[in-house]
Amino acid sequence: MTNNTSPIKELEKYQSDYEKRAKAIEAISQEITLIGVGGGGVNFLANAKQKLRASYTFLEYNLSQTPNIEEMLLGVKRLFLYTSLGGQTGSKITPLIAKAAHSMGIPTYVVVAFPATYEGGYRKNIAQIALDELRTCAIDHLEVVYQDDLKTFFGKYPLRHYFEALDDYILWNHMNPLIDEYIKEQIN
Ligand SMILES: Nc1nc2c(ncn2[C@@H]2O[C@H](COP(=O)(O)OP(=O)(O)OP(=O)(O)O)[C@@H](O)[C@H]2O)c(=O)[nH]1
Ligand SMILES: [Mg+2]
Repeated sequence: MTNNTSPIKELEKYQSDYEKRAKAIEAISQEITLIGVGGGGVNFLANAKQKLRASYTFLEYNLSQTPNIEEMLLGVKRLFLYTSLGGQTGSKITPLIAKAAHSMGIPTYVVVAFPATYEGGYRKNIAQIALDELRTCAIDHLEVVYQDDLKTFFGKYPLRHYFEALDDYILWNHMNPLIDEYIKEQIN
């Protein structure tokens, strides 16, 4: 046959490109670690774990499970961190993890939620100090979700459902797009 762009050949090429791409995505996915820090962070992570690719590694840091940070990061290749700022644990520990990751040469992408005004000035203040600290941590990317901005989305929910909705909102509008974007950059 003289025509080497036959539909069958084209299909084969398409399939093999597609397979290569899928394999590359899978290889990077296996090197991605998500860490949730503090109470809100752990709730976020539990939800993410149910809904994102199983090939990611999911780790948590909370009061009842406080691993040594450097040990926790051993072997981590690409890090995505989440915390809800405003409490003690996430606000204190997240900058420490980001700093340790930077000193270990791990690319680090961070999403944080900032507390809502109704939670009070005390929490906001803790959150702001932590956020300022995070901005000094040489993070590759920092994304802040202001809960005050979400009132019109789901501010009328009862609190428990509000946080479920928040976890989903942050997952699908912030964390997952950030990871997808990162993967795309890596395979292109
Ligand atoms: N994404 C998410 N955020 C939450 C949830 N519950 C509470 N939050 C937010 O998380 C902020 C910080 O609270 P915690 O996560 O309990 O704080 P912590 O880091 O565990 O610190 P301590 O409880 O003081 O040890 C709160 O001000 C809320 O805005 C949740 O289920 N999911
Ligand atoms: Mg807590």
